[in-house]
Amino acid sequence: MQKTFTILKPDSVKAGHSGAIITRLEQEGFRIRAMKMVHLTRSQAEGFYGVHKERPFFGSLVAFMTEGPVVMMVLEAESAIEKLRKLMGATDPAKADAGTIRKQFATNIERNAIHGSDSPDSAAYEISYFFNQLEMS
Ligand code: 3AN
Repeated sequence: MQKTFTILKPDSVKAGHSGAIITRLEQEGFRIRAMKMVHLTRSQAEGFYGVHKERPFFGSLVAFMTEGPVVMMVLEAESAIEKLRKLMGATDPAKADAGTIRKQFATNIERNAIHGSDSPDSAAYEISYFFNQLEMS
């Protein structure tokens, strides 16, 4: 079993899609090991997306991620990291496969509904960035 980290982004929460996305994640076999709703501060979002700080879209991404609350979760499944990335679909929803979460719920390459860790190292970092041991079942 492997753990991964996901964020249902402000566009999903605002549109009332968090329930549908959580249901989909459970239907696909992910177990929720931790979950909370948070309105990220600017410094939390900047720290989380630190790897992108030189990219031209960084300021806009931080503004988007702090515009409203998000739902963050630790998910567990076999090959959870790859499984979630497949289920999410491509970063740009215009390029996402049919049946993926981003195809169904994302608006554009920035407002793209969901985040999922892209490697074991980033999953470990992201889980510990937002959750402590007491918050995990
Ligand atoms: P993914 O979320 O698929 O792992 P990353 O890690 O390349 O994609 O990008 C992190 C976030 O930055 C994306 N989820 C998206 O919100 C935003 N982003 C990525 N590329 C662009 C872009 N070209 N223009 C605007 N926002 C972008």
